[in-house]
Parts: sequence; structure tokens; C-alpha cells
Amino acid sequence: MIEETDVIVVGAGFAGLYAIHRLRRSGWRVRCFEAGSGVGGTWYWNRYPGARCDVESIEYSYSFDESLEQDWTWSELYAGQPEILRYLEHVADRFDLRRDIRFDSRVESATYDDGTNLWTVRTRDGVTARGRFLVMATGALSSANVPDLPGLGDFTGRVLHTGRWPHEPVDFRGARVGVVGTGSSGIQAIPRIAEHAEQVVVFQRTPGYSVPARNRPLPREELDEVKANYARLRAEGRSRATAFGARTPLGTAESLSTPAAAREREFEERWRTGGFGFISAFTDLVVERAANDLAADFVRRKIRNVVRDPAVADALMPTAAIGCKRLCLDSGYFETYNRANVRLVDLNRSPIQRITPTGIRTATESLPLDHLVFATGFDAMTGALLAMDVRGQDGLPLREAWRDGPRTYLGLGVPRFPNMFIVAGPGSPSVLTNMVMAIEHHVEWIGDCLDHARRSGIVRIEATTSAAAGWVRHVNNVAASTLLPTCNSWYLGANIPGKPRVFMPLPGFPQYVERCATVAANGYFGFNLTHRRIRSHV
Ligand code: NA7
Repeated sequence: MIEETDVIVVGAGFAGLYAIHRLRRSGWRVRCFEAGSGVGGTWYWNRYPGARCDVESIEYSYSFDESLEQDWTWSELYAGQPEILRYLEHVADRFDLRRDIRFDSRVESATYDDGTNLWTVRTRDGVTARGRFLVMATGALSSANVPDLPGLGDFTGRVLHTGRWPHEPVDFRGARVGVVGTGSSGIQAIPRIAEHAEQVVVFQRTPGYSVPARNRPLPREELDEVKANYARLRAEGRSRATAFGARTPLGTAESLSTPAAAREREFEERWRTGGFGFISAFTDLVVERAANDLAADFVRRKIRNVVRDPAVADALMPTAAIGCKRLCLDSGYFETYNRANVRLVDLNRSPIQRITPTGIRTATESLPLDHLVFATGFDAMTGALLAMDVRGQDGLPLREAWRDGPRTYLGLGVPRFPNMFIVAGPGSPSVLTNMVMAIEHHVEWIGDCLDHARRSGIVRIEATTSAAAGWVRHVNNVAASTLLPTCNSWYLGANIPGKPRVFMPLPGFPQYVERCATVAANGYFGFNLTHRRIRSHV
């Protein structure tokens, strides 16, 4: 049996949940497929110890419903994974979203039919669904990357990935734990694992920058104040390049023209406050290498002051531009290296040769381990989309269309994949911003577009090849005006061997929003629109 619907949504995280709600509001029938057994997406899968959002909870939450904003009470400045998951479960219940979601249902293929303009989706658990539109809400960081290390299959202990963490708590007491990877996930997990494990060995390929989160409980009075001013805070957040940080003043001076003592005071103050505000202390930090060096030096000095063993401190010193990989926020990360049970292995000095049944052998030693934790990130932005067999016009596989890198228009539409929309896809600013604001924007834009199509008798909407080519150029040009492309990051696909090197996210949320609005207001230029044929009876 084939399930017939109007819109098929893939994924029930922040994006999929809001898509169901928004589309239903305009009367669309929606069917959502979710691989997990519950809602939550990122926050369903990333259950590792210490998992926490790095955007303030009052901003990393939906803004589409005022009563939801007013009713929900965040307990901490930065919400931990369990609290965010509870929030999303609450949203699913509050708006009765679950009735349109099929759980434990991983989409394996999606095929467009030129004759009928319909998408057919097949899931691993044997469901076939057909709909006019397909909305990919599959997440930008959802396809876990486990490096292909020789011998991995022989390891007799437990192998875990931070982005696929088991539901039951993992007991690290008395265990020797190897953690590979020191990005945001590793930096959050390592201090928590070290509190319980007998020994933690951290395998670091590239040292990263981290700023203290200074997480804390949110007192009642502070929350009341936020709620009394929510609309203004949201507007302020959306006016920022990153769509968050409404309560943090943006620096207005250039670091290079600020006297050294005043500059140091400003860095120090922002370090004390914690959070991403550190990188917005001055206007030139993310665009001017000499300015960036000043901020990077400040962090390096902090690392040196915190880490007692000078050789370990040296190995932890990042050298790239600060912020060119996503800045990490931590709670006691560098301090963890002062613990007697934590050891750092610098893979540049001593690369992994193979995984053995009982641990890891590097070029210089064998390290016995009971558990292996991969905090090695994701095949970002394209991984989840390309894991499915998506076929557009004339059976064109998405994997083929994106062989030289992803091509989207506005991050939303893909040439030759009519009636398919991506939420937080490559070419959208999503991962450089407060993801929830980006998601709300995309979903609302897509919802408005579908409503327009219905009103105007449009049966097929497809981004043009030239619009997408122009968009990829635009994204890369904007990125090139910053320091973002200057190091190997997942923004560039550089973390996945063989992945085409294309800068994927677009810096600058407000400009992007404006561009999308202009496109919609001007007949969706850059998209080919096909109207229903009116049959005339003679
Ligand atoms: P990230 O930020 O991609 O970090 C992954 C880490 O794993 C990083 O330190 C990588 O080193 C390391 N890595 C990846 N592959 C290997 C191999 N083969 N050997 C050794 N080390 C490796 O992922 P996260 O999960 O921490 O964070 C993802 C995003 O989630 C984050 O940006 C926030 O937006 C939230 P590398 O730097 O590539 O040398």
C-alpha cells in the first residue's frame, strides 16, 4: 500500500517538528519519517556526557509561538542535552505532532516522477509514501563520521561515537577510555568522562580553541526579565550575523587600533563572561589575520596558564586562525589535563598505527583501553542527504549531481530536484548561526512558497542551474572575505577523506534573510515554476 500525502518531511528534530506544525497550519497533509525512536534529532542522538548547546537556551528555542516561549522555563544559561530533548518532546506533545510522525523509519530512497510531479519515498521498515513535496529536515550534523582506522573491527572493548550515544548511561568507572577527537563534542565529553574513568587517553589531531562557557543556573528574575522582553531580544538576535548573542554587546572598535592595555582588558572581560561573545569583542577579529592573532594569542596564554605540564600545554596550543573552525565553549576542558588520570597523545608526533583487540597502537607505544570513544564529528551538511538514494529529474542521483560538491540555490532548492526543499542545507547560513532561528526561517520560507504554489496553480518548483551556480559562487565569495576558509574544517568538507572542498555555509544571517525575502517577493526568481495545464474542451 502506498501512503498518499501532500508533503513528506524527513526527520523529526527542530526542523522536522516545526515543518509539520507550519505546514499543517496552512492545511497541508504532512507525513514525517524519523529514523530514531523519538523526536529530537541531534538532541535525540547526542547523549554523551557533557552534551550541551553552545547557544544560550533562551535563544536556542523556538520563537514561533509566544505562549510556548512564555510557558517554558529553562534551568540553565546553556541547556544540556536532556533538557533540550525534554523541550522538544514537550513541543511535539503540545502541538500534537507525533500523530504525523512514523518513528524507527529510516528513509532509504526518494524518487521524483517527471510525469506526475510526485515524490515517492521508501523507508527501511517497508513503507512507501507519495507526496507532492519533499522537505529534507535531516540535519546538518547527523551523519556520524567514524574514521576508517585499521583494526577497528578487532577491538574487543566497547566502541562509541558521541553522535550515536546509547540511551542507557555508560559506566566508565574503573575503565581505561580512549577518546579520539577534540572538537566541540570531545571538549565537552572529556572532562565528564575523566570524572569517573580510571584513565582517559585523549588522541588529538588538531588542537582547538575553546572559551569558557561559564554555564550557570538561570535565576527566576533573569528569566522573567527575558520573557518580558522576548520579542525585542529575538529581533536583536536575528539582526546579528550569527542570529544569536542578543544579550552580549558587539564590539565596535578594531582590535588593531585599540591600545594594548585596553584590548587586553576587553579580552579579559569577555573571557570572564564566557561564551561566543569573546570573538565579537572587536570588529576585525574574524576578517583580519593580524587582529585574529591577537585574540588567538590571548587564548594560548590562557592555556599556558591553566595547564601545568608545559609539554602538554605546548601540544594543546592551536595555531590556526581562531574561529575558522567553530569555536568551542567548555566547562573545565584545559583544566582536565592537570588530572593525574588524563593523558594527551599528540597524533602529529605519534600517529595511530592501528587499533588492536585491546587498545590503540601509535607509532611510539601501545595503549591498553577498555572503551573507545569517537568524538570525530560528522559528514556535515551533505552526509545525511547523500546517505539516502535521492533521485531527481530523469532519475538523476543526488550523489551524481553533487559529485563536485553540493549545489543549492539559497540552501533551499537543488536544480533537477523539483519540489524538494532542504532545511539547513549547504548554502544556508544555518551552522554558522543559531540553528533554531535558521530553521524557523527556512521552514517559514518553504511554507510560504508551497502556499503560493497552491494559490497560483504551480505544480513544479525547481531551482535553475545558473541560480545555483551563482549561489555557490556567492557563498564562497562571502566566506573568502572572512578567515573562515583558512583552515581545514567541516565547513569545507575537509574532515571527510575525498569530500569535495567547497565552503558550504553562508556567513551572514540578516543578509541571507533579506535575499530570500526578495526572491519570494519577486516571483521566486532563480526558480523555474511550472503551472498546471488548463485542459480546454472544444
Ligand atoms: P568536529 O568539530 O568535527 O570535531 C571532530 C574532532 O575529531 C576533531 O578534533 C578532528 O580532528 C577529530 N578527528 C576526526 N577524524 C579524525 C581521525 N581520523 N583521527 C583523529 N582525529 C580525528 O565534531 P564535533 O562532534 O566535536 O562537533 C561538531 C559540531 O557540533 C560542532 O562544530 C558544533 O557545531 C556542534 P581535526 O580537527 O579534523 O584534525
